Amino acid sequence: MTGTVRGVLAVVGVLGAVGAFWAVGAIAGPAADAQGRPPGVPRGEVAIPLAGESDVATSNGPLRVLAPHGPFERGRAVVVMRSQGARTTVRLKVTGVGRTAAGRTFGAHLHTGPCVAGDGAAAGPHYNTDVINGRKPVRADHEREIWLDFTVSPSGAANASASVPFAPKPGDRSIVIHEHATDHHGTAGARLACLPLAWN
Ligand SMILES: [Cu+2]
Repeated sequence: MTGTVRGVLAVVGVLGAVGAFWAVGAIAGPAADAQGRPPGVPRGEVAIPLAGESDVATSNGPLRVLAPHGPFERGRAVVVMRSQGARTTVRLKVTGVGRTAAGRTFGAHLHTGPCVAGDGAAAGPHYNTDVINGRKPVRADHEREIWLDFTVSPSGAANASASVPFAPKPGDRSIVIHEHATDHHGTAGARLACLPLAWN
């Protein structure tokens, strides 16, 4: 993934430090210098690497239209996907949605393929960790796929987030917005718009 950072926790204040890239505890003594100090950590203080790394993939820009005359023709979106160990959280923010869509809920998912304007099929199927890893039976649910359904506010904005117990493999992928909320089979109707999300 792009933007790899190594998370660091201090010996003290561990609970409060989660989420900070660098956190420093004031621990004096020989133990401090026995640890490798990351950049910015003063001498005499200690930082201990978290288990695993935090990998971040982001995308920000205009939505690409897959079906004409929909409410997303002037839409924009930001997506941030962060994996730490086997856990991944994804946040999606959509703005500029047409007023006719206020109050409606749209399905949105991570798909395996690229986001190509006018070509919904190019995005391929949902990213499903069972399929990618050859596990059977394949199940389609919010633990095996990244579902980001959102409801549009009166101002034409929406937010969604998802947390899944796997780290998606890199690729030239996309977030696809569909015409309906996702049902329990994972289907959500026609593909209306997409945002590219590529990382390696
Ligand atoms: Cu989808």
